[in-house]
Amino acid sequence: SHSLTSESDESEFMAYMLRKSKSVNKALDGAVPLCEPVLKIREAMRYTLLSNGKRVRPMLCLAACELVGGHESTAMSFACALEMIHASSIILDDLPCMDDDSLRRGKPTNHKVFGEDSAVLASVALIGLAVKQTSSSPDVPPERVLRAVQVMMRAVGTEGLVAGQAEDLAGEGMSFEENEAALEHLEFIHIHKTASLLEAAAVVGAIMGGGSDEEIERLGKYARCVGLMFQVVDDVLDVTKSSEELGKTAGKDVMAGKLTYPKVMGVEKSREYAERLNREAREHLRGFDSDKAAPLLFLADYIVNRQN
Ligand code: GRG
Repeated sequence: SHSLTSESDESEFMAYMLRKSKSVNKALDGAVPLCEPVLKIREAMRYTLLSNGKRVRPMLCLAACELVGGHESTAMSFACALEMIHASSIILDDLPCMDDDSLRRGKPTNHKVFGEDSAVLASVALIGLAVKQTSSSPDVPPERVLRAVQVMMRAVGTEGLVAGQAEDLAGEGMSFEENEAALEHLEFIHIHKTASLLEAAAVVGAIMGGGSDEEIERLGKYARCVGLMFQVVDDVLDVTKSSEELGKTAGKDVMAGKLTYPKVMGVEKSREYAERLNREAREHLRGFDSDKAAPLLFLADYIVNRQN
């Protein structure tokens, strides 16, 4: 009745996203009860975990699981675990020793509210909880759960988020003589900081749902394209938004220091690149039933067409 098909329109897709994020939010809320001991750390965990993110990683995980024939409940513990890892990375990313941000999702950052000490502890606790979560996966063979945990945790460490962040920090203030070297640096950062967790989300969902190795691989490739595309679109929006808002061509100055796709290849080529990644993402889904793949096809279009 309320499942998406290839005939669905954008409003039905938005309703689908809303339904998914509601069930994820409910599960997340239950996962971190506000109680003693360490009430303050739990508050800090909840502050970032339950603030208004788009829940893209859980949605990818659940949609991939359903696409290969699993149920939402089959992958819910991993959907929550992925959002916990995402929240953990955001808390760390905003710290003074990293990006030093005071605002996130329109609210003061975690360390601004709870202090740096509590923010770091909340971040570590969220990773611990993420892994713990995964053992509540009823009716799924333990081999599958183990394989999914391995994939998920690989996306956190030196093959994933940590690698991307380290490269990002190392590149600060660096200048690149060759556009090719700049592009390589930029792709490394985004593949590790963004695409790796999105890829893991789809792969973990497909593993839990009982997908074949080929299905798992296709979904991983799809999500990797979507992750990279997300960043290309983000960079383009940064330039176009800032020049619009300032009513002049000040976009470049606003972005001073930070390497972006428009800086390396220009706005037009960046837009083309995003379109190409969207086509590539869709191609990886071609072997699937088009009605069942509808949520993921919509998600790719939604990301490439978003305006802010
Ligand atoms: C050990 C977990 C851990 C991380 C260490 C700090 C760090 C390394 C990595 C930083 C990872 C990071 C913050 C990457 C940026 C990813 C990104 C695209 C964030 C924005 O994602 P959205 O748009 O955000 O999905 P919302 O707010 O919607 O959830």
